[in-house]
Amino acid sequence: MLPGAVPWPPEAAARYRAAGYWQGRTFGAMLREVAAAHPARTAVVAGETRWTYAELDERADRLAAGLRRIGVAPRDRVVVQLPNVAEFLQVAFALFRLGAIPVFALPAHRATEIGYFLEHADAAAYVIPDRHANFDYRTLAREVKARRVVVAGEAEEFTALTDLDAGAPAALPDPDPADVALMQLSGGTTGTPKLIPRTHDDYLYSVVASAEICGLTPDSVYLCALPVAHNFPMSSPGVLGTLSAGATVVLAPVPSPDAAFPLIERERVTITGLVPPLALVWLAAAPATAHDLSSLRILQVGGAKFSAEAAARVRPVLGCDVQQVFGMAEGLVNYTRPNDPEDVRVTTQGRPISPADEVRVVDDADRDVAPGATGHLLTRGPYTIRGYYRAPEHNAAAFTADGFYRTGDVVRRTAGGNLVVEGRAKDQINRGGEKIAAEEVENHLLAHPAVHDAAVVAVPDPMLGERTCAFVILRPAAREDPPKAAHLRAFLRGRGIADYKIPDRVVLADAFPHTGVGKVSKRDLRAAVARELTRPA
Ligand code: J2J
Repeated sequence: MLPGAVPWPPEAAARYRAAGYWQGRTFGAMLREVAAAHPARTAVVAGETRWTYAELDERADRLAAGLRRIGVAPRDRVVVQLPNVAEFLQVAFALFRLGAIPVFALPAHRATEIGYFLEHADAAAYVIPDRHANFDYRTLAREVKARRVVVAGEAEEFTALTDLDAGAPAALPDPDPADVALMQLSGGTTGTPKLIPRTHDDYLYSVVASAEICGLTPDSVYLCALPVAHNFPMSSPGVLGTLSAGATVVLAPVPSPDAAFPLIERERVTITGLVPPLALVWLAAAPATAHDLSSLRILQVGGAKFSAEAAARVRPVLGCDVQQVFGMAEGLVNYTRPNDPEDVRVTTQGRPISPADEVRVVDDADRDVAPGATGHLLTRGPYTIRGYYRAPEHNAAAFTADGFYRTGDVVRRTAGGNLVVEGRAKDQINRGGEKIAAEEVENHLLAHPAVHDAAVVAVPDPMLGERTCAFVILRPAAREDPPKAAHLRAFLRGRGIADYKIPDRVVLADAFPHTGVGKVSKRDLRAAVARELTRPA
């Protein structure tokens, strides 16, 4: 296993192999098999681009050889920051074939985050688009220290992906299926984002089992509307599960009804996945649309809690089944099943993929709560990591001694075995599915010369579920001429962080409420915002 990644104990690994969960197959081999079985089927549609399985397979091979030629070696980490373009899949499979390890950054990440990923993973290369959503990624590439930059599009002084895709494919040895295939990013609770190493064995198991749970067949058409780099649209079953089933991936450039509805009609999309705020937008837009959405069978909703009221509206409004998905990039994914009774699909977040997923609901002292009671969710299983990459100290707190991951989610389990997410114990804001570690934003605020202390909390929002509010205590010298909220927000943007992390509100405070043990009481701060929001004007 890649040094810095945490292997499963040999006993557990042997058990997962013996049970057939870990099949000893790589992603590169999976694509090879599907392409051999269905060479002429459409693998991916993106804009005007349509690639068959044979074409995707060949492009992955050619690019793998091209990357090898410029010195990318097996086990090298490569930060990949691509939007929903066909090249995303070509790059991912080229790296899988090479045994190099993509670290999947989001298009929203900026210089501070990318610089950190490049450095922490000691990356050999950084892959970007030329421009996307009015942003020039080559500017970003010039701000960070990348050993090599590969551009899908106009490369300027960097290496063009098309140049690497030009030579003959080379026969490369298939990497070890037990080794790390890729790295996902953690939603995070700490000052720096954590990298999640996933192996071919564990990730491919979760992806194939997810495709089966969702009933994917070679006739299915999956619309990837969310940013493809995120774990949900990548693996639950996402684009990888769709390819494992020999079905078709359609990549939408943005998830709005304007972009997605015509694609659903044109490509006869059968399944797609959304975060709750987008599902609400689709529910609002569908009744008036002229587009034919009748091919849609399943609308998956996950990433944040989807209200039962909204879930109940999916069938009447969109004419398809709702599937709730409660997952995490660290591993465990829960689904409601297509043939579950309506009340299970509407009121719960489903149950784990695997019979081998171990789920515990515990109190603050890690003791199991009574059946049906609410508590902290701990999990361990054949596709849940045993540790973050190069983070031994953090791992000691994020995992129990016997290897359960502390999800930070507060749940209860129904008599039928389905989980209901009741809340969260981790210091994170879930802004419509986008996760923000409070501490990370607080640290950026503390870098401002006028700021003495900062606390970032979630405030309820009817559309996003939650928004962020930053409470700031100024240094005495700054109090006479306090910086405006807009100034502090611009300061954060200037720090080079993703836009979704910039607080929606900034509130100046004289002091923070404290808990009994002297920590800032975020609960009291949230209550303070709630009071302010409900105060008559
Ligand atoms: C409530 N909270 C949820 C849900 C995730 C599939 C789907 C989602 C993710 C994901 C994923 C929730 N109701 N339905 O990786 O493969 C919150 C929980 C969880 C955290 C994980 C997948 N679905 N959540 O959202 O790594 O707090 O993965 O621990 O981004 O999102 O976030 P992330």
